[in-house]
Amino acid sequence: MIRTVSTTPYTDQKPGTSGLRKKVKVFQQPNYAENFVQSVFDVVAEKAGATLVIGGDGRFLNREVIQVAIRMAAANGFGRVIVGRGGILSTPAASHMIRKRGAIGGLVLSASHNPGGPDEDFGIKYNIANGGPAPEGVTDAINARTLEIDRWLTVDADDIDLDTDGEVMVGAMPVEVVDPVEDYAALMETLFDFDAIRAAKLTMAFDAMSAVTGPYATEILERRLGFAPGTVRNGEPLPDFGGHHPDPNLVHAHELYETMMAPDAPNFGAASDGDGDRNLIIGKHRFVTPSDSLAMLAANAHLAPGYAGGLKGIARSMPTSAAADRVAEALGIPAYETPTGWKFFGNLLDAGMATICGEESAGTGSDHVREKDGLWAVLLWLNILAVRGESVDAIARDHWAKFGRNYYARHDYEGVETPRADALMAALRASLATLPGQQYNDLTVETADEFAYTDPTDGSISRNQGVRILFAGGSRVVFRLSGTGTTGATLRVYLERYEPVGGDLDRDTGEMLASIVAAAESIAGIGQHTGRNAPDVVT
Ligand code: VG1
Ligand code: CO
Repeated sequence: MIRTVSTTPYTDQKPGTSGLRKKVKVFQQPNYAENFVQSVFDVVAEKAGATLVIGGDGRFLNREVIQVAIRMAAANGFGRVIVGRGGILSTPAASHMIRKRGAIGGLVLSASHNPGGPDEDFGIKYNIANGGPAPEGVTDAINARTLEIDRWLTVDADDIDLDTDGEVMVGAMPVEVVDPVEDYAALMETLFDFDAIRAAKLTMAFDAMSAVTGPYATEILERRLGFAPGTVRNGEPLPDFGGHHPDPNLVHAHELYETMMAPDAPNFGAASDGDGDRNLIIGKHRFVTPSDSLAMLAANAHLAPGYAGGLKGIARSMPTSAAADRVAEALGIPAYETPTGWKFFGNLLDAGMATICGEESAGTGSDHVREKDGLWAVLLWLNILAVRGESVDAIARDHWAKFGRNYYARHDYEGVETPRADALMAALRASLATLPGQQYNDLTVETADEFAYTDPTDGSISRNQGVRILFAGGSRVVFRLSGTGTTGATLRVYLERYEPVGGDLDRDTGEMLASIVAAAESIAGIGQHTGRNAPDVVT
């Protein structure tokens, strides 16, 4: 029954910040997806008889790769596969499913915030038994395996019906097709006060960006919380996301932004990304940066039942603003600074060292799963709004008055020729020692280094995680290259300026960051290296 198919390695299957992401056409090469899936299975030591969760964000190729992966799982000796109906599982729902069902891990088929469709992106990510993204040790082992693979295993079986709940056999292995929303929605009901949210009679707009959160948001927001029909926009997951770029930022979710800035805006606006792990938060007439959202959620989390006992710690990725650190300090709990990517939070969450984590890229989450979770952040905000009875704008102003304000923006230069981006980073690294003490208008460089992280739970070290230039007074600029793109290189420039309590707390972000933008240009020579005089995306 088990068939061995011989193959040869591809040399470009190194997972990035969040799994393997490539153009669909790359995945359509013979054996390409199979090689990667088999490499994953080859490094999962105790797969015999174990349960594997499979689901994806519904993008082009999702169903095809799921059918292939199910047959391969059967051939590789897994005991059971659980798959979301329609091939759908948001990333946080997959994380919860792995934990709830005691699975050994899961395949999450998504390229997250990257566009989908025949000419766009696809991706495969492996999550481990704690429900979180495979840590670097595991992704390195998978990559090593992709470079020597010479066969993959499958069984001869028909495609299963992905659209009907229930159990079918594939070879000797049962496959269970389950409701992708039910368990996740039930988990949310344990964390948040749905009655209080319902009673607050708030109005909201949620943009699912034709991606995976549509069914989740419709069930939770409209059916269980009673928000008006139509609250969820673009609620049907489409293989090409309706041609949109499912990245919830001010550029790609500009319609939501316009709704929220209109005179008759609802109380609360939010959007999520391709696979449902990101969130964009916009209150009526008030955009909240993801870094601020993390800080405000942490400061108010005790108002929701799931966090009434307080937080153990707060973790943020290095490029995320230090706003959350000030909250941790006020709460008397530890603050952790990790490299970019959710895989670095898993150990802190498992060890009970952190309860809430976040990234500047619109990712926030907690120890309820081991992934960032877009709808979780939306529900925590709603719970806070319901309890405080104040607007997002009022809560933000109150927060800044107490903690000061970290003005923040990220400038992305996309599709830069890789050698040029590498040259920029190399020159920057070479100049680090000469930067301390240098003046750029009103800014003086205090320290300049390349971020390295030592995991406090297992001592593993991750180097080369971004160049950071810290100025006197708490302002800084961070440079790093994206690890999720599929075309050329994306340079990310993270800009932050701290304005203390009693300072200028109500100014325009662009104005407040202008001198740091100028310093970033002088320090890194962005124009000269990339040939660009402005970023493609400002968030
Ligand atoms: C980006 C973000 C990072 C996030 C990652 C995955 O990575 O910066 O914060 O964890 O995407 O998010 P990079 O290497 O491109 O900067 V998701 O929602 O695309 O899984
Ligand atoms: Co995502």
